[in-house]
Amino acid sequence: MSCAQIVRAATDTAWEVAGTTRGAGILERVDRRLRTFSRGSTAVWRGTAGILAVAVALGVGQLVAGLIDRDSAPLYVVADAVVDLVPPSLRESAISTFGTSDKTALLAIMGIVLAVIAALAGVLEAPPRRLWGSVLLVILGVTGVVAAATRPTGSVAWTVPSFVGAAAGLLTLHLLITRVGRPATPGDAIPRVPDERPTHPVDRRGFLVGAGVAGAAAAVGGVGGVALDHHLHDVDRDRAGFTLPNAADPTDPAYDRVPGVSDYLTDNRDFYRIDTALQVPRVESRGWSLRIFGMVDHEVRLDFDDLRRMAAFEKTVTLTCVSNEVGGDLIGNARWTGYRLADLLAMAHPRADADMVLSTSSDGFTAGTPLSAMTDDRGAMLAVGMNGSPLPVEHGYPARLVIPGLYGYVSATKWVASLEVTRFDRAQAYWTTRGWAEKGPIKLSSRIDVPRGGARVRAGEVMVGGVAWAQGRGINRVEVRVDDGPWRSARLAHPDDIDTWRLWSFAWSAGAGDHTLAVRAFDGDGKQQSAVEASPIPDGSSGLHAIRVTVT
Ligand SMILES: Nc1nc2c(c(=O)[nH]1)N[C@H]1C(S)=C(S)[C@@H](COP(=O)(O)O)O[C@H]1N2
Ligand SMILES: [Mo]
Repeated sequence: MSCAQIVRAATDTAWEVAGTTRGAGILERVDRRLRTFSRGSTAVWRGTAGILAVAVALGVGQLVAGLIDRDSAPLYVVADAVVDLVPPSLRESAISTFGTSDKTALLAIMGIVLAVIAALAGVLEAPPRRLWGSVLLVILGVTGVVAAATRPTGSVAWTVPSFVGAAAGLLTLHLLITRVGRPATPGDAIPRVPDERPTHPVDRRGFLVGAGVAGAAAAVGGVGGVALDHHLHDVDRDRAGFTLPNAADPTDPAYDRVPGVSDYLTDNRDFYRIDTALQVPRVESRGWSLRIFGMVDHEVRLDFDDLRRMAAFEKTVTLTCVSNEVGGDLIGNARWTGYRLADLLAMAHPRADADMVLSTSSDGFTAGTPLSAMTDDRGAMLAVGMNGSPLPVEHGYPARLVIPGLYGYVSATKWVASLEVTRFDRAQAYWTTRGWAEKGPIKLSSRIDVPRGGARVRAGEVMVGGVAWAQGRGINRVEVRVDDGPWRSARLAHPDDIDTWRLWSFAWSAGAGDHTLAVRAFDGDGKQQSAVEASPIPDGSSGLHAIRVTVT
């Protein structure tokens, strides 16, 4: 079912319900309530009480989560469950709308929905008889508890933050609501407003004091929980003390630069980042270990003391995301330092009938890689260094996989925790259960970096340049075409490494007018880049990158 169909079905149902007598009754009541509010009622006070109650619930939940695991905080367990539950079509449209800020967008949308529910809870709460607000808060609490209990990486303890948070929220709601126009009991001497239920007047002072305390509790809980977690898991300190293994070549070789074109090595700060993590996992090197198990003769568990006794090596590899559109920037090249996966797997002795390795991260992401890609001589590695530094936290500190030639979703597990030797007919990985291909070899492709699409350039010699890649085979030719002209060879820069992208440039004698520039590449086997346009799903985009420029 597509997103639009779901919305249409929901609206249709809403109209049908509204058409029935019960529905009409509900609408009438909603209408009456709304009119009551507009007569200077206590709705604003009540709404505020509801919002503060939920804020306290989240703050207290965060604080408790600081002691257990920050991913057990109510907002995060629910967000994580939402990510798991949304239909793939909706997820796709969310990712295409928000791009890599999809996580921020999800949390923002959840925040808005929660604020509306919270305000409603306050408005509906009318003690002592109608506790609809409390019911809503209990529902929110149960949602948190269930979400926590069903997180694959969680434990029973993960339900505690939502439980305690919900209790604190209920208490807050009760304390604040009773300051706002409690309904009168018979015998109370309060003035009656015709047409309305008699209520006590608002205890403004009491409410404001209570609201101040609640706001402070929410803030202290939230900030305190984060601080507590940082104190208990100081990854930055751990990383600052992390020494890289002595790898083969610590010096940076010289590279050709092409003006306006991406640097051969992508700076760690500019390296694209793709992962499902709502919060970047923070794994310390002390306490980290890699478990190798499954279809093996001996199960192995390696920690950093074990690794440091092994030989390390260094290799420059261009990582590419399967979601990269033609001309996109979900690609980067880095010099990785680490240990040969072939050596690590050999210690466990994989069985002859195994053909896949399912790697799992500390946050439950999985990738399924052909066993052969990890054991052949391409240089698949357990990487601990990136461009001469320990891995940045968001790129997988303290250890991740880097496997030349394969898209990240089937190979590049960050914060890696285990390798299960298995078979493709037995195990499935995170993205393969969501419609992406089981195998993900990177497709031959090329991109124009300069000039930018839509740029205005001066007539005369214009430097056109970019990158081309065919990991595992290398690039042996790049051609550029202007409008409908012939394909002409570009100049290729060094280094010429089969597992990295290759920088290219082309001196174009540009004449005035609007022009289209297109690029295509040939790999080391002489194979030509496909011009057939394909979208990233299921196994990577294809097509030629073309841009329009105006020459003046
Ligand atoms: N733990 C974890 N590792 C992961 C992912 C993820 O979601 N979680 N995404 C993969 C994908 S799809 C890609 S393209 C690469 C991106 O690595 P980078 O963020 O270091 O560029 O990481 C891979 N490793
Ligand atoms: Mo990816």
